[in-house]
Amino acid sequence: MKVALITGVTGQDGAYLAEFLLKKGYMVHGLKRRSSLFNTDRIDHLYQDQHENNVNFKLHFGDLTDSTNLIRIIQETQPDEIYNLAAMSHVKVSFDTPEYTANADGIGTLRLLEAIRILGLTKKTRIYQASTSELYGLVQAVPQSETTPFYPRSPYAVAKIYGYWITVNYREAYGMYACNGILFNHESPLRGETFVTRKITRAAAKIALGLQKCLYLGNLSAQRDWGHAKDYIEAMWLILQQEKAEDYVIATGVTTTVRDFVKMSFSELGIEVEFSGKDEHERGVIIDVDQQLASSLGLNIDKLHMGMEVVRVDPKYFRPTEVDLLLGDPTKSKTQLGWEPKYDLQLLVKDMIQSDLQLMKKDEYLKKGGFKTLNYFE
Ligand code: NDP
Ligand code: GDR
Repeated sequence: MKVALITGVTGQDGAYLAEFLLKKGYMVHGLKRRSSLFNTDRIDHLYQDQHENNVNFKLHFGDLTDSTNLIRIIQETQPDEIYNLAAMSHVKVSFDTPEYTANADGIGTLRLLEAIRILGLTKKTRIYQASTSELYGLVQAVPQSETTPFYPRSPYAVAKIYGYWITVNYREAYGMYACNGILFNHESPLRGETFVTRKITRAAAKIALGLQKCLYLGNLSAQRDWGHAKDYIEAMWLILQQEKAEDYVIATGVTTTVRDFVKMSFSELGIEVEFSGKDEHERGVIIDVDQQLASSLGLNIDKLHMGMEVVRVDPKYFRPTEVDLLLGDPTKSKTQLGWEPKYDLQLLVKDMIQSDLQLMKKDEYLKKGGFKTLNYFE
């Protein structure tokens, strides 16, 4: 039985990857941070009573900022594969917490690599580092491939560039099987609520149900290459199954503006939105409602009227330095890994909207019953 250790197991990718590896017959260990409330929502369906026999999913308290616990957990679990997914992963928040971000995302990667080396596991343990398209930052060339130069534009990206290079260095210096997956944005119904796609699909569902009036966003012109997290975690696994350790770009090869993602999300609910105005004065307004589709989805049509402003810009969401355009070239991963995504953007939007519509209906039902409902802090 192969043994895997996933840091960041409670996050979007960690949850999908844990499920994927368990299905493949792995013993899966996950690193979980201590928090004052349960933080296992995304993996609760994988829970196993630890007193039973044949337990193959186990969580360990730990943190990437604490090398002692990393060494201990790796010693105890003797993993064949480590997937380093843990990170302070929000680009905007990294401007508020730059030192912590450097510690967790940059030095955290070093701590893991060193733990493997200290424990004499360099020949046994393979390690995947969650690198990112944010490394490309200020556009040098498009589409971006494994050979495109980096120009990071946030404390997050600068921390991740350290993680990228220290992974390459440990591979070259100590012959470790250590790889970077340079993953472009990937989303899903499990995506954190403050990333732009999920913020949009949640708000579109609420607006369609008549529970919210308007969605406030930042830069609508940013372009991202969005894929589905389910496809991307499969690529992570493939990267660790090769003969030779290398770095790979994982992307769809299609880029879309935030503005168009908004339109596609509302359109999935039968609501057509048109944008007008410039910069912080730009507005998204309802211009048509497909009554038949809207009623079949159980929407509150009475609360949706033509000319209703459903999107406004709030400059507080602008970043001090922005990444304007990301568009990946996945040729290497397709030809060398045989990786092929199953979801395109339309399917991704559909999956997220359907899930959030159901979630918001459930929330409304709970609210009517006087029970605690969802959290809307950003
Ligand atoms: P999430 O933000 O959903 O998950 C991050 C995970 O890291 C959570 O489990 C979080 O724990 C954990 N974590 C944060 N800080 C620490 C720490 N100091 N010690 C231990 N654990 C910590 O991210 P995603 O799943 O979306 O992304 C996974 C990885 O891939 C991240 O490294 C991200 O930077 C990178 N990445 C993501 C892309 C994307 O589009 N999703 C694209 C490219 C790279 P908790 O649940 O307690 O907060
Ligand atoms: P990103 O994702 O920064 O690309 O990092 P995010 O969804 O936060 O932003 C994408 C783009 O949308 C613009 N934007 C907004 N973003 C947020 N969060 N909220 C808003 O209201 C808003 N309005 C417009 C942003 O300016 C940006 O241009 C994600 C993370 O998962 C990283 O961890 C990962 O490394 C990269 O993707 C690849």
